[in-house]
Amino acid sequence: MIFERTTSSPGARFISTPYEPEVNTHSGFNGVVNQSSFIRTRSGVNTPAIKGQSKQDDNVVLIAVMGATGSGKTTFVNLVSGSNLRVGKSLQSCTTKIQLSQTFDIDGRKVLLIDTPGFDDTNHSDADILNMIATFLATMYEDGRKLAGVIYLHRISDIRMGGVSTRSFKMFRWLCGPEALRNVVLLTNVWDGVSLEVGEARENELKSEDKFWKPVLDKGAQVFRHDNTVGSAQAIVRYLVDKYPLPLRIQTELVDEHKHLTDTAAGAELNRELMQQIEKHRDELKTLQEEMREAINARDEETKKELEMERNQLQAEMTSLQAHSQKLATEYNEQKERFRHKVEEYQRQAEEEKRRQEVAIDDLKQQLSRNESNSEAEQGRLQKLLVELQEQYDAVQKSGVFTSVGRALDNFFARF
Ligand SMILES: Nc1nc2c(ncn2[C@@H]2O[C@H](COP(=O)(O)OP(=O)(O)O)[C@@H](O)[C@H]2O)c(=O)[nH]1
Ligand SMILES: [Mg+2]
Repeated sequence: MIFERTTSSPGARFISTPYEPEVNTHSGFNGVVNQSSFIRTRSGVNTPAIKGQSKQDDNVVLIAVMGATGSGKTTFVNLVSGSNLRVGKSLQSCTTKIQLSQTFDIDGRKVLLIDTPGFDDTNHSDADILNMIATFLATMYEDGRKLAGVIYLHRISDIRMGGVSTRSFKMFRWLCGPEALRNVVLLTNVWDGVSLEVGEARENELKSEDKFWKPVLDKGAQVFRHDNTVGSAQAIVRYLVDKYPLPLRIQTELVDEHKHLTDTAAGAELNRELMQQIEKHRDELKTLQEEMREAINARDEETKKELEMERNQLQAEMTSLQAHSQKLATEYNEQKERFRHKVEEYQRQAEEEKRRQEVAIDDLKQQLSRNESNSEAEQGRLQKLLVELQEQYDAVQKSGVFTSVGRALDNFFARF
């Protein structure tokens, strides 16, 4: 049995029939085929494609997976793609980097999932996370690669939309914007952590309240349930693979409109929050200084010391908040350029490796065709070697440019 949304009902429910994917026929343009040239003419983006990229991977359907830390993003990605990305064991976040799944097939389509870090990371500021996600998404979009969809995960077992969930959802909305919501799945999981009755009551609340998911559903997002089986994960991906790919708001803002990160909806919102916190700290500091004056007048050494400690802590927090705001303002452009170069560097290496492998395969084939000079045992050995080489070659080619993008992500964000 799989959990899916049926078209006849506004709710998500358990159904056991195979799901019919929505077929998209916008302008006769089907899915992501040849989207590179499409986007350049449509959006006027003239940034060159990542050098050396093989056109073969233009067919890859890209789907991003977002949500709070611990919501099950990596588990979902691994389950449906057969990848082996690291899953969090504790509340400490684990996927602080963007990670790419291996490509996998759904109904003959080659799919790749993008596992993203949550904005509630224990070790990294929101500014860092936003910089990273923006860098990646803008680089992909410049290269003509749009997302067929976004899966936003939410644990239905959580008592309510707490601070972390609310904030995470808010950041997701700022990044996504209204247009791409048609390609969004709001996915509830961990149904085994709650009774069906309670889970459904929560789900209804999420769907019907303006402060939760209703505005997003009104703009075309869909709610699905995931029961942690491969079947249910595949059904969700199947729903998205034929979607007409759309850029996220942050992508059009950064690439088409050439906005600075701080001027994008997500960047501006984050900066506004940082400024608000700084302002709040400033007020607290004023009150503290007042109290300190009183303590000094009253020669109350103990209180004065306590207040001093509090003040130092507040000042340190303010400095850190200011640094985050500064990072938003300064880091993105340079980081994106460096990231692009890294991808290109790995892409060049991959092309060289590809050529080496092709030469080796050709050599072997020639040796085999001159079989009169070889013994039967030698022929068998060469044949086996040829199969191995061909397999290696095919495996690398399958992911195409994404092997290089994945390497760049792993190495570029190594400090994360
Ligand atoms: N019961 C249950 N646990 C899950 C499910 N998905 C993930 N988990 C668990 O939730 C924890 C966090 O998962 P992870 O995939 O690392 O979350 P991420 O931070 O969003 O990538 C792990 O211990 C998973 O085993 C699910 O559908 N059901
Ligand atoms: Mg993770």
